[in-house]
Amino acid sequence: MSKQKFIPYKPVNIDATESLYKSEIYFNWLDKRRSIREFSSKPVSKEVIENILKSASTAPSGAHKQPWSFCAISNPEIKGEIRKAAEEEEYENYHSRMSDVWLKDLKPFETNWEKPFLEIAPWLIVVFSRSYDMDDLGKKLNNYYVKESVGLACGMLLTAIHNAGLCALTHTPSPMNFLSNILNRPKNERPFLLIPVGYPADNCMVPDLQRKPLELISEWYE
Ligand code: IYR
Repeated sequence: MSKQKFIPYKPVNIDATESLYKSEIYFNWLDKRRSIREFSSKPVSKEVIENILKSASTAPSGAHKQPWSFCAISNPEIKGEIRKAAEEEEYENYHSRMSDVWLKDLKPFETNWEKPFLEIAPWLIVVFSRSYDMDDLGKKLNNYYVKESVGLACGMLLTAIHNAGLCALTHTPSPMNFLSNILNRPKNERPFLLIPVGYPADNCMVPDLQRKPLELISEWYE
């Protein structure tokens, strides 16, 4: 068994005052992130998307297996195919598969089965989780904590998108197998999230949501 090499960790040295300042600035900036459903077709360069994907792939993962693949799609025909397939599933969801309670919970968001943003946004990023990997001889290699790892990578992806001045929507048309077929993905990969990325449309509106205050999301044991 090969032995992992260790190297010195190079800390980002900041003092307590700067730490407090930076943590507050960061929260205020991150709090501005919103999911949007109205995108502009204004192009976004491939280089920006490359940096965003590299940022997402800095996420921690079980045994550092990095069990994710990101498909970045700007091709209009493929976006069209994805929109058509997503809308077919969503039509069924909204008309028969979703419960009345679910539909009621979604009412404030004014969503429906139509997904024009899948063609309008300049990029679609489809995140796949890899339940296992394959070596050169086709032997299965284990991955661990796959959902946790890919969830973390997606969180970092969304932050990187926000940092680049762009917006996203974490979209989960269900079921999502059509993405594996359209993108011709290998059988060890499962679609995890479909994320349109771009600039917001002029006059883009978002629901007036409030985030839970700290008291409701934390318990302290000091
Ligand atoms: N996937 C559907 C429905 C939907 C479900 C949830 I939970 C949302 O937060 C938003 C939408 C759609 O995208 O319309």
